[in-house]
Amino acid sequence: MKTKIAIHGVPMDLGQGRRGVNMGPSAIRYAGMFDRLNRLGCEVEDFGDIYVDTRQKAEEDRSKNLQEITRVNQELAERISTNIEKGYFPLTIGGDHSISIGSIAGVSAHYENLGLIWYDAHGDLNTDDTSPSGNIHGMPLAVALGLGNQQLTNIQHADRKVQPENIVIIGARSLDEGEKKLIHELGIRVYTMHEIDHSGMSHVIKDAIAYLSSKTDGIHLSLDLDGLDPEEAPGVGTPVVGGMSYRESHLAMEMLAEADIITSADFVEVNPILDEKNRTAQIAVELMGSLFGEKLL
Ligand code: 5AB
Ligand code: MN
Ligand code: MN
Ligand code: MN
Repeated sequence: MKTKIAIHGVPMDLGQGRRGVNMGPSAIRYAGMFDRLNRLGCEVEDFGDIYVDTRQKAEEDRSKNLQEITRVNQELAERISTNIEKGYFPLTIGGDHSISIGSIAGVSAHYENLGLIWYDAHGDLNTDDTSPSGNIHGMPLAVALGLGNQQLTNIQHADRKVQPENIVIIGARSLDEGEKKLIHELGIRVYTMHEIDHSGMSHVIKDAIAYLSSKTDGIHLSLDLDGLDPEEAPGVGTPVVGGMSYRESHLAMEMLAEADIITSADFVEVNPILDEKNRTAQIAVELMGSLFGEKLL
């Protein structure tokens, strides 16, 4: 795993309906991210937060706050693309999941065959047409596939950023009808909670690594904290019961670290207003530790 890490905070809350997730980047920093990664021997550079204009305006688009979300993601994509040219591992902290549109756009041009691990309770595969909410945090995986609003799919370059056969979704337990249809049509590999209950996290991650590593030349991890069970990680805006445990999530990160295949990552959807004593931000930082090679002994 690369040890020169570039951190970008994106205090974005325009992609969903609950205020407070814009404070996620501060909460994650406050939980000790920098020191934790630094102590592991990583060279960490914090590039600060990207400005998000939260002034309220009349809604004009089907996807809520489309204009500002597009602008912020363009900026994030450019920053991340520059980071990669300079040999950094880009690590983006959010903020709602709409910011993965920019992080994936930023890394995609640097790989011939980018892989993507989507660790989430949800599929985030909605488009303008299928979204039940109009919230863009439910759309970033569709956008990465070149589907949905063109303003979003055109960020950096117009084509698909990731091929469907290079994607795995882990932890899904709340998929909308349109998302299920797309998963079947495109043949996206999904490890639902059923597979995790049935075969165990160890088997699931081994299988995901085997599936992705031979055909990809870089893998982006997009970790939505609502992938974890809300009993353990309550500070998220769209909790879904019955999620992955704290231990399972650590195991997943440790196995990814051991396989040494992750080349960029996002940790998103931490909402400190909904959290208890910053627990969810703390978990995010601990999982980052495991992803970058921290061991218990
Ligand atoms: B998250 C829902 N599918 O599109 C929608 O938290 C929820 O980034 C999306 O995974 C949840 O509004 C988006 C109902
Ligand atoms: Mn989610
Ligand atoms: Mn998500
Ligand atoms: Mn969420």
